[in-house]
Amino acid sequence: MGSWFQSLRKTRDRLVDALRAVSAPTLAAPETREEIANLLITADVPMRLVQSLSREWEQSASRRESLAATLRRVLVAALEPAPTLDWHALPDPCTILLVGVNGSGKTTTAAKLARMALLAGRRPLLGATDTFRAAGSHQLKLWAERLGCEAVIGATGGDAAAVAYDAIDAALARGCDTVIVDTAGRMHTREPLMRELQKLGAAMAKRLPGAPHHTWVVLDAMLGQNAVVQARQFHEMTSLTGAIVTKLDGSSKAGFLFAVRQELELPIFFAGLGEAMDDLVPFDPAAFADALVNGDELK
Ligand SMILES: Nc1nc2c(ncn2[C@@H]2O[C@H](COP(=O)(O)OP(=O)(O)OP(=O)(O)O)[C@@H](O)[C@H]2O)c(=O)[nH]1
Ligand SMILES: [Mg+2]
Repeated sequence: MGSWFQSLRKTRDRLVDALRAVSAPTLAAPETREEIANLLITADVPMRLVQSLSREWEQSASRRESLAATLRRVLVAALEPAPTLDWHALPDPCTILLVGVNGSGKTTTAAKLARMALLAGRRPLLGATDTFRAAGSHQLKLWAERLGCEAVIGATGGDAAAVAYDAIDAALARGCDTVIVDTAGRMHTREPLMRELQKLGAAMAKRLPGAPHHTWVVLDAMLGQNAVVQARQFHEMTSLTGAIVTKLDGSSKAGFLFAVRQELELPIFFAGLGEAMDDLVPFDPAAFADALVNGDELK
């Protein structure tokens, strides 16, 4: 399983020299603090958070807190509270809709979520509404076979909303308690495609009032700040209940997560730390902040 520490290597590498300076026993000069602030910004940490960090740093001497400890404290606080998803406490059936731009990791994440659900003793059903490309639904079908879970696979060229409806219908008929609906990737700027997502959600609600219980945007961490722009657009069109961040292991701009949490106020449920099945983990603000500031070394 990918670790937080390994996964955040690229983002941490941007910061590491500067962080050594703040962890030095002597108080860092204002220029050093400014340099760190600038580096945080290059890692896509939002300006507002960096400014509040600078204010906290000005006071840290009187608090007798090291600059590194202040940094860690501010970063953790900016991400908390993290949501928890208790698979045992979800409604029966629970329906989850995954949305996002092309290639963000939706299909892989749908499979990883199904695996988590299975491990928690639930009966998941995967719904493949990516009817644009035969390969899209085929990919999810293979995952369902490998995981040994139920699936409803839309025919190529079919109506995505109808497939979402059928997925819930099949789940109710087959005694499945967790419906995970994968969607085709779409550019957040293409309004007709975004409207299609609304249709898809409405079809789910028609079959099961209250569905979808969760609508999560799947964000590719390699995109940094651009992922925030995407999330905002998806939020406007689909009322997201949260986000999942994938590919943290390849990103050097993981600081964008702070904007997802603070500016969009979206809970971050899970993080993808690698391509393997077990590499989707509950988002952990303390582990994230520690991995970012090289916590073990700096403490
Ligand atoms: N390193 C890494 N790779 C990931 C992660 N999540 C997904 N991927 C990879 O990203 C690529 C795209 O994943 P998909 O799940 O097909 O993405 P998608 O959003 O379904 O793509 P479209 O359906 O084309 O929009 C695949 O090669 C995945 O293995 C992650 O957390 N870390
Ligand atoms: Mg896909």
